[in-house]
Amino acid sequence: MMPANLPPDYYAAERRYRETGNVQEKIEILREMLAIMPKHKGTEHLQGDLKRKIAKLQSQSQKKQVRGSGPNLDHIPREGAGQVVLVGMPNSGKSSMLMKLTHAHSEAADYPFSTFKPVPGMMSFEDIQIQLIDLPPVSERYTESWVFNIIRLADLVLLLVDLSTDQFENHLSETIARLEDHKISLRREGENKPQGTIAHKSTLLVGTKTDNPLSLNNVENFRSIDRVDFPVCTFSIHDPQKVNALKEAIFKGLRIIRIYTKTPGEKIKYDQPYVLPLGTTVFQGAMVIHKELAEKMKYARLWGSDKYHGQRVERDYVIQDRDIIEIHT
Ligand SMILES: Nc1nc2c(ncn2[C@@H]2O[C@H](COP(=O)(O)OP(=O)(O)OP(=O)(O)O)[C@@H](O)[C@H]2O)c(=O)[nH]1
Ligand SMILES: [Mg+2]
Repeated sequence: MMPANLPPDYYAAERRYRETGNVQEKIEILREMLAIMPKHKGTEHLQGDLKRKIAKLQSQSQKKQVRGSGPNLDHIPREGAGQVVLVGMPNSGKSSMLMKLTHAHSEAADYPFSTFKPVPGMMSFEDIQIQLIDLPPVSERYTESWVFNIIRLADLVLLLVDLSTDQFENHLSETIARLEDHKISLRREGENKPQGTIAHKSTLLVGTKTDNPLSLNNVENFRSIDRVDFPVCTFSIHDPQKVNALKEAIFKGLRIIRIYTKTPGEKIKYDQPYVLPLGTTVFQGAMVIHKELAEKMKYARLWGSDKYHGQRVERDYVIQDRDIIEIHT
């Protein structure tokens, strides 16, 4: 069955598509055809066909890269204070989120499967940098195993669901189920301990596209969602307040603290902080800063967290975010 009224450009592109043997070029041309095609009921079928072809070619070219001398997709070198992966169904808004929170560029588009390789970017949060990684969608079709490997290594999972669709609850279950198939179990923050072969991943659930009028009715239901055990927040790339709130939530989700150091008799210097896990004691912190000094340490003085203005604390004191410590031997 031939859909009516396809413009001449479309057929020209289709010819080029048949003639080229280059996979990347084929993908580009299919995208072009998709863009040229008038969007109505008569072309729905064909649109679907093109999208499937694009996804298939992308997964093929991915396989080639993995086997060939291309970059190692199984592992993204860690940078900054933590590694956070963006996980969700096709079209859930992962690439748009990456671009909003970092300076990285990742293709975002209104058709599914637009991302086919991992794209890392650095997000500034106050005085530290946090690494975000955009990933191809997790879905029943075409999710390559390296995607799950990257998720397994991350410190925090941002699980995205598109609130502009009434299917968001199904999408949520679907994504969680796919991850479980690959032995990844999403948990509350701070529960990254592996149990046997199952990787437990601290998770923050994010409902996206709240600015879309279609999201209106779903936001309320989403907030009161009680099937999941992890923290929940909402997001829109067009809402600066939500952008900031998400950054804050990511920082909290990583369960890290920043500490600064001070030398006796000198002024406080807000240099680059040391980033340590939540729950670190003064002694453990000192070991990271200066091992020999730590071993000789008798006590520390502390500034910060309102209560402290140079008071003496013992080695087992638990450091708070933004504390300034001065080691005394
Ligand atoms: N209104 C609105 N649209 C959004 C928002 N975030 C993403 N979109 C749109 O949703 C579509 C999909 O966004 P992407 O960022 O490409 O989604 P993705 O999850 O990376 O998709 P895949 O790579 O295919 O898995 C695009 O048309 C975006 O412009 C948002 O906050 N508000
Ligand atoms: Mg994407």
